[in-house]
Amino acid sequence: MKQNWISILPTSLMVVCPVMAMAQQTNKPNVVVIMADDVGYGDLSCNNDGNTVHTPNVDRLANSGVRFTDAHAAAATSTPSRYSFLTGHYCWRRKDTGIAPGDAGMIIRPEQYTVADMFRENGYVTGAIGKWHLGLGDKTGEQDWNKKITPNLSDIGFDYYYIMAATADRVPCVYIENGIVANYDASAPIEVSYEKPFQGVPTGKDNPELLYNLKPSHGHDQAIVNGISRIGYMKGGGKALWKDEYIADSIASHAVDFIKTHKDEPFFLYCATNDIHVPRFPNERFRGKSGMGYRGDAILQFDWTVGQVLDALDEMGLTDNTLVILTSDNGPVVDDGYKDRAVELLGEHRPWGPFRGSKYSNFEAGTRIPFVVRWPGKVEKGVSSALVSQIDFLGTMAEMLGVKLNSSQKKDSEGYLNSWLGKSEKGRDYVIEAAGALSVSDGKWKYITPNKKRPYNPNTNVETGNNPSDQLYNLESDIAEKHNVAYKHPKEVQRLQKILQKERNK
Ligand code: NG6
Ligand code: CA
Repeated sequence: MKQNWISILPTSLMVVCPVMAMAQQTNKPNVVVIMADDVGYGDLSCNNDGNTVHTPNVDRLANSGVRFTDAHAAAATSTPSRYSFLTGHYCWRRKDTGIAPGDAGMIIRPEQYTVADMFRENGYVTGAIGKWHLGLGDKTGEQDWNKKITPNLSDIGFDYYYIMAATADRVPCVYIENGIVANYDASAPIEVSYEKPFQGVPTGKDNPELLYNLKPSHGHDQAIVNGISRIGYMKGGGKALWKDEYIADSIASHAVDFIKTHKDEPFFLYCATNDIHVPRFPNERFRGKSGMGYRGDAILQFDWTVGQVLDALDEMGLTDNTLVILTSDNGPVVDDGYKDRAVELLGEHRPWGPFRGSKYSNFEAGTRIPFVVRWPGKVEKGVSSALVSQIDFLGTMAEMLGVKLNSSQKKDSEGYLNSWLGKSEKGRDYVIEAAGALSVSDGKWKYITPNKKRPYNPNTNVETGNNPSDQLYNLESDIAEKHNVAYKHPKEVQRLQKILQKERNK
């Protein structure tokens, strides 16, 4: 490789030469990730004809950036997907990256390298705001929520964080700001258990009359907070307890504050919305506005959050020097456990776009997610069909910063900067996705490994894509994965199996 002439100049020269410093600056844009929760490919108007849902702020981002049609998350649920996104390691290399309870210990351990570590080491201020779902503290179930919890996100690269420990449907229902419960209420000490209820504290199962905001359709019948029952038991919290109808406002305002506070230094912001995960209980401003009930209204609320972040960048004059990535952790689901009438009111809307399956599924909709990259002046605007994966976030940001990662740091993550900036239609040779099983796809052929798990979940109405036989789909001619052609193309099956084998042995 040719040596970049800038890199051989002494740094003292850069200090006295502002033009050169500027030139370097352009490789150090601010980076803002908007990580949606359970927003499907077809849930954004830029990804469909816009007749059923209208997301003008996302569209505004997409119109000035690159919108991808073949982008993938590493997994079809949140914890494993986000683990891979932030570390560049495939979640399936470890057994403990499944959907985490709210009292899980830190899944990314302090010694593991993260994309936040990389940004921090390279002079960025780093922040995480919103849904976390990757554990906190040392051991599962042993956190004292009334004290500072360690280890925490500052041990894996984040200078500032304001997070929900897990999801809105899991206790504890409080925000954690830099290790401490935000707005802590000493008169209501917090206790959390995923094993047994607290004596004298009502639960959704025993006290359904207390569920004045939302009732469960399946599961979610334990602790009651804000008239909604959840997963896990909880006691106390007092004024620190969140109100679901203000979660989006809280996340957006903290994200905007972070941007404004750090406008004069390079920053990396991981802004993970609670929308549109269950319980969907959007603010009054959005209720009834989509015509699709709370699920559709939560999409509008998500879009509003995007608008708040983009407006803050505009207002601070940061838009040109900020790379924004908008994506989702996994595919969509309609009934995910609450009676919010999402199924009844869906109408013609297709959250999964043209793909088969949904969240939790090995089929495409499980992991084929919305993906938009904007960096004004740096991206080739338009639509890209390059095969890209969130696993490459670390590697691609390293490439942008000119950082050389060692093989254990990046493990599965490679640099695809030209593809991510829309300059090359050539993406990855293949992507690997984890749901009930592992799949591998080269963009045309997709292979799903055989397994004996259930093919269908009647609660969520999800086709899981699990099957005891080999499955092979030709995505070019059969985007909806209707025809398993494994028996017709044994060579393709073997070729894809070999890729998986090679990756497993890495
Ligand atoms: C499931 C929950 C679902 C959701 C999911 C995780 C039940 C019945 N269902 O177990 O509601 O929370 O876990 O979603 O409890 S994720 O997007 O955070 O991965
Ligand atoms: Ca999710």
